[in-house]
Amino acid sequence: MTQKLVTSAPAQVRAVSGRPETAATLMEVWQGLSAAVVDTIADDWYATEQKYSAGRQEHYFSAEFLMGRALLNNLSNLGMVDEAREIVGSFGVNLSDVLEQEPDAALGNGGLGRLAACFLDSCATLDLPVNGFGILYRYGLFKQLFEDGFQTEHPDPWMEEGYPFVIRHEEAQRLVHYRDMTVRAIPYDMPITGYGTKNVGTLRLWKAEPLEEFDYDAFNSQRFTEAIVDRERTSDISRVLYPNDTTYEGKVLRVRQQYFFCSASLQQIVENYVSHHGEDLTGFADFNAIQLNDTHPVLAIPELMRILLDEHHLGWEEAWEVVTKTFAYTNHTVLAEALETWEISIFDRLFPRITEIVREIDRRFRMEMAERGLEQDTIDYMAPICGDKVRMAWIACYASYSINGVAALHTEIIKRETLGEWHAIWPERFNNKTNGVTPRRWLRQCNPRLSALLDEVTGSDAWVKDLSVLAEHTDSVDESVYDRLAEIKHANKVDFAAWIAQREGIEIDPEAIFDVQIKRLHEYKRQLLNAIYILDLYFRMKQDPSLQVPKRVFIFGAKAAPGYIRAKGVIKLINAIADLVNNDPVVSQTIKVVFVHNYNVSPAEHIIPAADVSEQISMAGKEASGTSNMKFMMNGALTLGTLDGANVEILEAVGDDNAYIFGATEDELPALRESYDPVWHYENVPGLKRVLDAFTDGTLDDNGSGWFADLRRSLLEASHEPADVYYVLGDFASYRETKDAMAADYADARAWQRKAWVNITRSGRFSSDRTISDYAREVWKIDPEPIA
Ligand code: F55
Repeated sequence: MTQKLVTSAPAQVRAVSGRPETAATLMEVWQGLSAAVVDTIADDWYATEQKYSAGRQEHYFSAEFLMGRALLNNLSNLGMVDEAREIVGSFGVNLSDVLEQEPDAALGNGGLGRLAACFLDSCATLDLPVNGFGILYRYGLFKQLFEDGFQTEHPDPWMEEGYPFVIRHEEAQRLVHYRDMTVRAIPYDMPITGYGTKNVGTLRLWKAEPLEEFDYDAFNSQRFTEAIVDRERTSDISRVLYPNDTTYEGKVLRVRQQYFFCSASLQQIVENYVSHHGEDLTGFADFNAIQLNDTHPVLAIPELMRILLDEHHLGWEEAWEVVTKTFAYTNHTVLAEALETWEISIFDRLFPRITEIVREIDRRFRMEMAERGLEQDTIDYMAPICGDKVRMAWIACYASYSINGVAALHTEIIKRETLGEWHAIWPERFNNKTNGVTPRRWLRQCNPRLSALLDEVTGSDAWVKDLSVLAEHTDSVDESVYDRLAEIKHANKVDFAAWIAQREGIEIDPEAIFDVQIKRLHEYKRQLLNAIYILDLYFRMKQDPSLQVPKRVFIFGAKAAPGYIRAKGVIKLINAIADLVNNDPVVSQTIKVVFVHNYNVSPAEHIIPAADVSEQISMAGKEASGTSNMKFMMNGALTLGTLDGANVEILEAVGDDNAYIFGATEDELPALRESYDPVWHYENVPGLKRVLDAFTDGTLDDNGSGWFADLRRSLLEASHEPADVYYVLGDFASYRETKDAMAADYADARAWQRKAWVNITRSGRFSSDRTISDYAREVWKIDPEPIA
């Protein structure tokens, strides 16, 4: 296998560049080396597909897979990094420069999409018969630039220059029918390598193409432009990823996208079943489970009904029996505005047969519930169709044999509230699957220094496949390990400072505490709370120049949905605070603020290994799980957080002494909110008035947009919405106290290192290998199927 890369890589570089490998550009070397990697795994990939297609499989349906870069991931899983370094060295280039050529495959918005990517890595590593199904978006999540501190969005045509890690399979195309058009779905397969295994999984991404190159009639009858326009309407379907990470938009194109990949994937899965097990589809669920990543693929439910009823002639009861044994649904949010509902008129327009089936599901649901003796109000609330709206989450709950939340607290909340009525009827369907992240990308690859230490301390690289082994070393290490840990973090911070200087043009001091909040920008995540703290600290320092303040760099990375003005206001605010702080000759000696533009998977790989403090400060009860909290923990950053999402379980794993928890809890909030008066806090909590007034008194400049005044109003004035919905001012005092204390604690370097070590070694349960093993055993009922 290894010899293969040595011969394949130069040949591939020559083939893509048409030049001697020593004369190729860095991009051409990336292309050629990537193609060579695919070459080395082709036999195993094929063997894995053959093996999986014959037995029981799980299919992971997701509208998003936030894969990031592939080359280093594959080299590192295959144990070929050193060899690749040597090979490209012989061409006269550096491996790290080659790796930097690769665009991120940003086919996702945030945590939900990245979770899908981590899951695929774990499934491959565990030899589990799982494939991913999604959409090959031509444009990934927008590229973010800052202009005068304002976010601007730009297209991300990520594979325009060629992308060797997806293989087009012309022969496996399917047709997807809409009322107004029929399109070809062409699969593009991405190999998913695992760590230390020959198995190679598949992510199948569908691209929409016109049925015929041209409508020749139209073309020949002088309607050339119409013919082209019509052709483009088809390609529109897989053109762009919708950039909303919370509120869905009832856009026709989005429904088309959802149906497109569900239909194409199901056709393939059903055909595969028939080819192995014959025409009798009643046994379908014995060989297939489908996990729905949120409600985005829920159209797969009526679509499978359609295939079973219309194409395989099962009766309704028979078909429903199959469907309800096939689907499992993961919920990722408690925010009401995120639960997808579609106007039934859209369904009518796009796929009348699906509408019919949904109506029949609705009719039977109502009958079944009436028989159970449910009140009419309850039935109306839970029914798949309400007035002119179709409620995707309700269809998912009705048709799925498993319904899960993504952290213990989140699962309790959906059982009690979001999906409470469903839990009352079918408690046995509900289960928790606390999220995890892959230790390959999020530790092994992004933090080679810490990886080497873990190899040494544990005596092997076994931790990469079983992160829980680290727990044996929490206490039993000698002091030198803490020194090593400190050196490693420092070296990572030096690297990061160089990266930031180059990327953002800001000098930062590696001796400072690196305090990081990276995640999508949303009010419930409360980047605003962090910003208010920084501005307050600035004023405290201005007021008392002798104040002893630990040196700190506050680092942000966040994209706002393009239409989410208030979120964009927070970005502008943080950039304005950064200007104020970084340009103050005195204050900037002690604190700095850096907003990393275009935050994405690969920037995260630079940021996380260098972090000291992990900001996880959402209002309790709102963040379903969070996953960056886990990545930080693995890399030895300490959590500063609320008791929300998976923070609760992180705290449980590390103990009170090794995390910094503040703020109101989820069960306290309802009572607190009753009597909550943000204006009282503004007037009485030290610092708040000064900060909020600075939003509008000329201290900070919003370039006349009025956005800072809106932010201030959102916290203080209950006009058309209640003031400070996310309890920013309510939690401020507690946040400030805890964050100040944490920064002071950093001075005791040895104590800090001990806490960091506890975090690293107790992160085992946040490996996505653990999560996936739980899904495989409890939900999917599948076993490992190694090809060798
Ligand atoms: C994307 C599109 C739509 Cl229409 C709605 C939501 C999203 C999205 O990106 N959601 C998302 O990322 N949710 C997050 O999922 C993570 C994985 O489970 C959780 O950790 C996180 O708490 C949750 O917000």
